[in-house]
Amino acid sequence: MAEDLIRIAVVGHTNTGKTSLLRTLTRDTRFGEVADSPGTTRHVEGARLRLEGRPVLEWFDTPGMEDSIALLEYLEKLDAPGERLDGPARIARFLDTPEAHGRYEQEARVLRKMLECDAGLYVVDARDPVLGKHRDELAILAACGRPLLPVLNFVNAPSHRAAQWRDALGRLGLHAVVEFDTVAPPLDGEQQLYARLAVLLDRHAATLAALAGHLARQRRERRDAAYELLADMLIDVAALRLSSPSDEAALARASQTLRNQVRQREQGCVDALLALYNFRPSDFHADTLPLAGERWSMDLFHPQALKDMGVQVGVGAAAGAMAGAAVDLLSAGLSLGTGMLIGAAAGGLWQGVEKLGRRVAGKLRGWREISVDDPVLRLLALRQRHLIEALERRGHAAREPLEPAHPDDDAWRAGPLPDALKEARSRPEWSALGGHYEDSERRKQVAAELARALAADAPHAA
Ligand SMILES: Nc1nc2c(ncn2[C@@H]2O[C@H](COP(=O)(O)OP(=O)(O)O)[C@@H](O)[C@H]2O)c(=O)[nH]1
Ligand SMILES: [Mg+2]
Repeated sequence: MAEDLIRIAVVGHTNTGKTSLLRTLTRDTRFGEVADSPGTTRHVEGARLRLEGRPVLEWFDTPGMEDSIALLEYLEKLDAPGERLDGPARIARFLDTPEAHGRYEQEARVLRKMLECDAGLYVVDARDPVLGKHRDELAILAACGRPLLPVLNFVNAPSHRAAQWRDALGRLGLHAVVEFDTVAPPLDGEQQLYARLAVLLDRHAATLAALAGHLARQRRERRDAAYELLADMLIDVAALRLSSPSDEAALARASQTLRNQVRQREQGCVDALLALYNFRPSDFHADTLPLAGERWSMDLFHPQALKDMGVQVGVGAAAGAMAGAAVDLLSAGLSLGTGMLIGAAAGGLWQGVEKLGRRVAGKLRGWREISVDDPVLRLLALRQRHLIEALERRGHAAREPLEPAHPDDDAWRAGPLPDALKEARSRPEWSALGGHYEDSERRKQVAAELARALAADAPHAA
């Protein structure tokens, strides 16, 4: 029902982050236009939030109030001596004057929207000192007779004046305030905002609580889904095996193929994660994308990438050397085994061959199985866990692309790999990258377990 739709205007001075706040609240990086120059938002733009398919809340972005000192004087001039009109009546009278379509056109658009809405979010750049223009702006907005919830933005800046703002707002009767940096919002910021709005909009409290609950559930489900994407990728890579004739040229070709498959698989995971969180490919630093590889230290199979992450290298190289392959081929994150080892004795390479006896081993001579080393799995897990946690914390108003960093993640750097990955090693059919992919019940179960384990000890788990 339309009359149940909660309508909220986002108002405030130019460049305080109104459009940015709406990008973050709607999780839409494309909402409106954001710019460093004042006055980008010239018209009123809206966005709807739905609950079970039904629109329940409508946000309206508004242009900045630029001339509030002059406007307040003008409003006072309109008052006849001794006249006692209430706030909304004074604002309505102003909206009928020619000035509302001339000099104060932009301010009039904001005030018209305020009168149509149930409440306003008053966005403040908390780095600004509290000035006369802010007080006048608040006096005019308060005259609209709608509850106002101040939002202190830019509170992650070192020199913010949140305390001064809280004090000034309190003196104007505005005691409920939210702090919310739109670029790096607090994890519970959205919840706080809806809880405060529910107090101000008592009639809509139940809807706002349901909406907040729904958003919190979505957030949890999104994080679970992210770790499922990661677990699926790790199993695909751990289970992957490629057979190749054992001459050096063929091995080199096969190794190259396998490396590319893994790089592509990681890229696929990054793309899926960005899409899941509703970010764009440009939200990730382009030259560090797995497939761009312009920074050599980012390549999965470059020993430097592993070293930078603090992952131990060398195990695969040693095992490969035992199997009689060229060391330089193997030092870069791949292991060689002989074909029949798969499933029978994954892990123990050479001893397995000896047990089978010379006759069997002889038949298999001439073929090698190439697989991905543990350090590469560790690096994949480290990087993607870091990406997930960064996406969890990123506001949709952020404009700097994400930089991959060195995560503080010792569990995956050195600890034992989870049993799920050990099992995947002996199940080539579990790799969607291989030729005999089979999504069995067991694979599903192991992937779900791995996803839970990855999420549970994530570096900054909430
Ligand atoms: N660091 C930081 N920058 C922000 C934040 N909010 C907005 N910005 C930036 O401030 C500028 C103005 O933001 P915008 O949303 O266009 O402000 P509006 O004029 O009130 O709609 C843009 O460059 C934004 O990227 C914030 O919380 N933190
Ligand atoms: Mg704007």
